[in-house]
Amino acid sequence: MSGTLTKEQIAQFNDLGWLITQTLDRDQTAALQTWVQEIQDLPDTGPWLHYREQTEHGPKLCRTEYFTPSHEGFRQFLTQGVMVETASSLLGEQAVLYKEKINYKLVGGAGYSPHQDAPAYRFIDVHLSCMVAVDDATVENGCLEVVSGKHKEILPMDEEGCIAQSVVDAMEWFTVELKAGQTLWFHSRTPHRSGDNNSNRDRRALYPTYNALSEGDLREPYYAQKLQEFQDSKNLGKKVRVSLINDFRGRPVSHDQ
Ligand SMILES: O=C(O)CCC(=O)C(=O)O
Repeated sequence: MSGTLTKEQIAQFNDLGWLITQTLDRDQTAALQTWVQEIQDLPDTGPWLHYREQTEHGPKLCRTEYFTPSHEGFRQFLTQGVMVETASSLLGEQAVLYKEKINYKLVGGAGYSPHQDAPAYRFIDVHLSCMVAVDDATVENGCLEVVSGKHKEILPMDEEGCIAQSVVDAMEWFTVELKAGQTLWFHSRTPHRSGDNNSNRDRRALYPTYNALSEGDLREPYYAQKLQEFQDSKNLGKKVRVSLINDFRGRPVSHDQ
Protein backbone atom coordinates (compact mmCIF):
# COMPACT_ATOMS: atom_id res chain seq x y z
CA MET A 1 0.00 0.00 0.00
CA SER A 2 1.23 3.52 -0.72
CA GLY A 3 1.33 6.41 1.75
CA THR A 4 0.46 8.95 -0.93
CA LEU A 5 -2.64 10.92 0.01
CA THR A 6 -4.90 13.01 -2.21
CA LYS A 7 -5.24 16.77 -1.75
CA GLU A 8 -8.79 16.13 -0.49
CA GLN A 9 -7.56 13.71 2.20
CA ILE A 10 -4.95 16.18 3.42
CA ALA A 11 -7.55 18.97 3.40
CA GLN A 12 -9.95 16.76 5.42
CA PHE A 13 -7.24 16.08 7.99
CA ASN A 14 -6.34 19.77 8.28
CA ASP A 15 -10.00 20.72 8.60
CA LEU A 16 -11.30 17.99 10.94
CA GLY A 17 -8.11 16.86 12.71
CA TRP A 18 -8.62 13.22 11.68
CA LEU A 19 -8.65 10.98 8.61
CA ILE A 20 -9.30 7.28 7.94
CA THR A 21 -7.09 5.38 5.48
CA GLN A 22 -7.08 1.79 4.26
CA THR A 23 -3.50 1.05 5.28
CA LEU A 24 -3.19 -2.72 5.02
CA ASP A 25 -4.57 -5.41 2.73
CA ARG A 26 -5.77 -8.78 4.02
CA ASP A 27 -2.35 -10.49 4.10
CA GLN A 28 -0.66 -7.49 5.70
CA THR A 29 -3.40 -7.34 8.32
CA ALA A 30 -2.87 -11.02 9.10
CA ALA A 31 0.89 -10.36 9.45
CA LEU A 32 0.18 -7.45 11.80
CA GLN A 33 -2.02 -9.67 13.95
CA THR A 34 0.80 -12.22 14.20
CA TRP A 35 3.32 -9.53 15.19
CA VAL A 36 0.98 -8.12 17.84
CA GLN A 37 0.58 -11.60 19.28
CA GLU A 38 4.40 -11.90 19.39
CA ILE A 39 4.59 -8.67 21.42
CA GLN A 40 1.70 -9.80 23.62
CA ASP A 41 3.60 -13.03 24.36
CA LEU A 42 6.84 -11.29 25.41
CA PRO A 43 7.88 -11.90 29.02
CA ASP A 44 7.63 -9.10 31.56
CA THR A 45 11.31 -8.33 31.68
CA GLY A 46 12.77 -6.63 28.65
CA PRO A 47 13.40 -3.19 27.32
CA TRP A 48 9.72 -3.13 26.27
CA LEU A 49 7.16 -1.90 28.79
CA HIS A 50 4.10 -4.07 29.54
CA TYR A 51 1.19 -2.72 31.62
CA ARG A 52 -1.63 -4.77 33.13
CA GLU A 53 -5.13 -3.93 34.35
CA GLN A 54 -7.60 -5.75 36.57
CA THR A 55 -10.80 -6.81 34.79
CA GLU A 56 -13.83 -8.81 35.85
CA HIS A 57 -12.14 -11.72 34.04
CA GLY A 58 -8.91 -11.30 36.01
CA PRO A 59 -5.67 -9.39 35.31
CA LYS A 60 -5.04 -8.64 31.64
CA LEU A 61 -2.37 -6.97 29.55
CA CYS A 62 -3.63 -3.50 28.60
CA ARG A 63 -0.63 -1.89 26.89
CA THR A 64 2.89 -2.55 25.61
CA GLU A 65 5.13 0.26 24.44
CA TYR A 66 8.77 0.83 23.47
CA PHE A 67 8.96 -2.39 21.43
CA THR A 68 10.29 -1.34 18.01
CA PRO A 69 13.95 -1.93 19.03
CA SER A 70 13.02 -5.52 19.94
CA HIS A 71 10.96 -6.44 16.84
CA GLU A 72 12.41 -6.01 13.35
CA GLY A 73 9.01 -6.29 11.62
CA PHE A 74 7.52 -3.47 13.68
CA ARG A 75 10.73 -1.42 13.39
CA GLN A 76 10.52 -1.52 9.60
CA PHE A 77 6.73 -1.08 9.45
CA LEU A 78 6.74 1.98 11.71
CA THR A 79 9.86 3.70 10.41
CA GLN A 80 9.79 2.95 6.65
CA GLY A 81 7.13 2.77 3.94
CA VAL A 82 3.41 3.46 4.16
CA MET A 83 3.19 4.63 7.78
CA VAL A 84 5.98 7.17 7.75
CA GLU A 85 5.03 8.29 4.21
CA THR A 86 1.43 8.96 5.26
CA ALA A 87 2.61 10.72 8.41
CA SER A 88 4.95 12.88 6.29
CA SER A 89 2.10 13.78 3.90
CA LEU A 90 -0.10 14.86 6.81
CA LEU A 91 2.66 16.79 8.59
CA GLY A 92 3.75 18.39 5.31
CA GLU A 93 7.37 17.40 5.90
CA GLN A 94 9.55 14.39 6.75
CA ALA A 95 8.12 12.56 9.78
CA VAL A 96 10.00 10.58 12.43
CA LEU A 97 8.63 8.07 14.96
CA TYR A 98 8.13 9.71 18.39
CA LYS A 99 6.64 6.74 20.28
CA GLU A 100 4.76 3.49 19.75
CA LYS A 101 2.25 1.50 21.78
CA ILE A 102 -0.25 -1.31 21.47
CA ASN A 103 -3.48 -0.86 23.43
CA TYR A 104 -4.95 -4.35 23.81
CA LYS A 105 -8.38 -3.67 25.32
CA LEU A 106 -8.90 -7.39 25.78
CA VAL A 107 -12.38 -8.61 26.73
CA GLY A 108 -13.44 -6.66 29.85
CA GLY A 109 -10.68 -4.07 29.34
CA ALA A 110 -11.28 -0.44 30.27
CA GLY A 111 -11.72 2.62 28.05
CA TYR A 112 -10.19 6.08 28.07
CA SER A 113 -11.66 9.35 29.38
CA PRO A 114 -12.01 12.26 26.93
CA HIS A 115 -8.59 13.81 26.39
CA GLN A 116 -6.11 15.36 24.00
CA ASP A 117 -2.75 13.58 23.77
CA ALA A 118 -0.63 16.73 23.45
CA PRO A 119 -0.41 17.49 27.22
CA ALA A 120 1.21 14.07 27.72
CA TYR A 121 3.73 14.34 24.90
CA ARG A 122 6.85 16.25 25.87
CA PHE A 123 9.36 18.34 23.86
CA ILE A 124 7.44 18.62 20.57
CA ASP A 125 4.76 21.08 19.50
CA VAL A 126 2.87 19.06 16.87
CA HIS A 127 2.42 15.30 16.95
CA LEU A 128 0.45 13.05 14.67
CA SER A 129 -0.89 9.78 16.04
CA CYS A 130 -2.87 7.00 14.52
CA MET A 131 -4.79 3.94 15.51
CA VAL A 132 -4.14 0.99 13.22
CA ALA A 133 -6.97 -1.46 13.89
CA VAL A 134 -5.50 -4.89 14.61
CA ASP A 135 -8.95 -6.33 15.29
CA ASP A 136 -12.21 -4.78 14.09
CA ALA A 137 -13.04 -1.87 16.42
CA THR A 138 -16.74 -1.49 17.17
CA VAL A 139 -18.90 0.47 19.59
CA GLU A 140 -19.34 -2.69 21.65
CA ASN A 141 -15.63 -3.42 22.03
CA GLY A 142 -14.55 0.20 22.66
CA CYS A 143 -13.70 1.92 19.38
CA LEU A 144 -12.54 5.54 19.45
CA GLU A 145 -14.79 8.59 19.36
CA VAL A 146 -13.35 11.89 18.12
CA VAL A 147 -14.41 15.54 17.87
CA SER A 148 -13.93 17.35 14.56
CA GLY A 149 -12.23 20.72 14.16
CA LYS A 150 -11.03 21.06 17.77
CA HIS A 151 -7.33 20.42 17.17
CA LYS A 152 -6.15 24.04 17.09
CA GLU A 153 -5.80 24.55 20.84
CA ILE A 154 -5.41 22.82 24.19
CA LEU A 155 -8.85 22.64 25.82
CA PRO A 156 -9.53 23.24 29.54
CA MET A 157 -8.56 20.21 31.62
CA ASP A 158 -9.64 18.58 34.89
CA GLU A 159 -7.25 17.45 37.64
CA GLU A 160 -6.51 14.21 35.73
CA GLY A 161 -5.26 16.05 32.63
CA CYS A 162 -8.42 15.05 30.74
CA ILE A 163 -10.87 17.44 29.07
CA ALA A 164 -13.10 19.34 31.54
CA GLN A 165 -16.60 17.83 31.75
CA SER A 166 -18.41 21.02 30.72
CA VAL A 167 -16.31 21.13 27.53
CA VAL A 168 -16.86 17.41 26.87
CA ASP A 169 -20.64 17.83 27.18
CA ALA A 170 -20.71 20.73 24.73
CA MET A 171 -18.85 18.90 21.93
CA GLU A 172 -20.20 16.59 19.25
CA TRP A 173 -18.55 13.16 19.43
CA PHE A 174 -18.17 11.07 16.29
CA THR A 175 -17.90 7.28 16.63
CA VAL A 176 -15.11 5.73 14.53
CA GLU A 177 -15.65 2.03 13.91
CA LEU A 178 -12.75 0.50 11.96
CA LYS A 179 -12.13 -2.77 10.17
CA ALA A 180 -8.85 -4.52 10.96
CA GLY A 181 -6.19 -3.00 8.67
CA GLN A 182 -7.79 0.45 8.56
CA THR A 183 -6.11 3.42 10.23
CA LEU A 184 -7.51 6.47 11.97
CA TRP A 185 -4.98 9.32 11.81
CA PHE A 186 -5.44 12.12 14.34
CA HIS A 187 -3.70 15.26 15.54
CA SER A 188 -2.35 15.17 19.11
CA ARG A 189 -4.84 17.93 19.98
CA THR A 190 -7.84 16.06 18.48
CA PRO A 191 -10.19 15.25 21.40
CA HIS A 192 -10.82 11.52 21.68
CA ARG A 193 -12.19 8.94 24.10
CA SER A 194 -13.26 5.29 24.07
CA GLY A 195 -15.52 2.93 25.95
CA ASP A 196 -14.79 -0.31 27.79
CA ASN A 197 -14.70 -3.59 25.92
CA ASN A 198 -18.12 -5.01 26.78
CA SER A 199 -18.02 -7.58 23.98
CA ASN A 200 -16.66 -11.11 23.92
CA ARG A 201 -13.89 -10.21 21.39
CA ASP A 202 -10.56 -8.52 22.00
CA ARG A 203 -9.99 -5.08 20.43
CA ARG A 204 -6.27 -4.65 19.87
CA ALA A 205 -4.89 -1.51 18.23
CA LEU A 206 -1.43 -0.23 17.31
CA TYR A 207 -0.72 3.46 17.99
CA PRO A 208 2.44 4.95 16.52
CA THR A 209 2.98 8.69 17.02
CA TYR A 210 5.09 10.81 14.66
CA ASN A 211 6.48 14.32 14.64
CA ALA A 212 8.22 16.47 12.04
CA LEU A 213 11.91 15.54 11.91
CA SER A 214 12.67 19.29 11.86
CA GLU A 215 11.52 19.33 15.54
CA GLY A 216 14.04 16.58 16.34
CA ASP A 217 14.27 12.79 16.80
CA LEU A 218 13.18 12.66 20.45
CA ARG A 219 11.87 9.12 20.92
CA GLU A 220 14.60 8.10 23.41
CA PRO A 221 14.36 11.38 25.40
CA TYR A 222 10.54 10.99 25.48
CA TYR A 223 10.75 7.51 27.04
CA ALA A 224 13.53 8.54 29.45
CA GLN A 225 11.43 11.49 30.59
CA LYS A 226 8.28 9.37 30.91
CA LEU A 227 10.00 6.79 33.11
CA GLN A 228 11.53 9.57 35.21
CA GLU A 229 8.13 11.26 35.69
CA PHE A 230 6.55 7.91 36.63
CA GLN A 231 9.27 7.43 39.25
CA ASP A 232 9.01 10.96 40.64
CA SER A 233 5.24 11.19 40.95
CA LYS A 234 2.98 9.40 43.37
CA ASN A 235 0.51 6.99 41.80
CA LEU A 236 -2.87 7.52 43.45
CA GLY A 237 -3.59 3.82 43.04
CA LYS A 238 -7.11 3.91 41.64
CA LYS A 239 -6.12 3.62 38.00
CA VAL A 240 -3.31 1.94 36.09
CA ARG A 241 -0.79 4.58 35.13
CA VAL A 242 0.08 4.15 31.43
CA SER A 243 0.41 7.80 30.44
CA LEU A 244 1.62 11.15 31.75
CA ILE A 245 -2.06 12.10 32.02
CA ASN A 246 -4.64 9.93 33.79
CA ASP A 247 -6.81 9.17 30.78
CA PHE A 248 -6.87 5.36 31.14
CA ARG A 249 -9.72 4.12 33.32
CA GLY A 250 -8.26 0.63 33.94
CA ARG A 251 -7.93 -0.58 37.55
CA PRO A 252 -4.52 -1.61 38.89
CA VAL A 253 -4.03 -5.34 39.40
CA SER A 254 -2.61 -5.04 42.94
CA HIS A 255 -5.58 -2.90 44.03
CA ASP A 256 -7.89 -5.90 43.76
CA GLN A 257 -5.67 -8.61 45.14
O1 LIG B 1 -7.27 2.54 22.69
C1 LIG B 1 -8.19 3.24 23.07
O2 LIG B 1 -9.32 2.83 23.26
C2 LIG B 1 -7.96 4.71 23.33
C3 LIG B 1 -6.53 5.02 23.54
C4 LIG B 1 -6.19 6.43 23.83
O3 LIG B 1 -7.00 7.32 23.76
C5 LIG B 1 -4.81 6.73 24.18
O4 LIG B 1 -4.01 5.77 24.37
O5 LIG B 1 -4.48 7.92 24.30
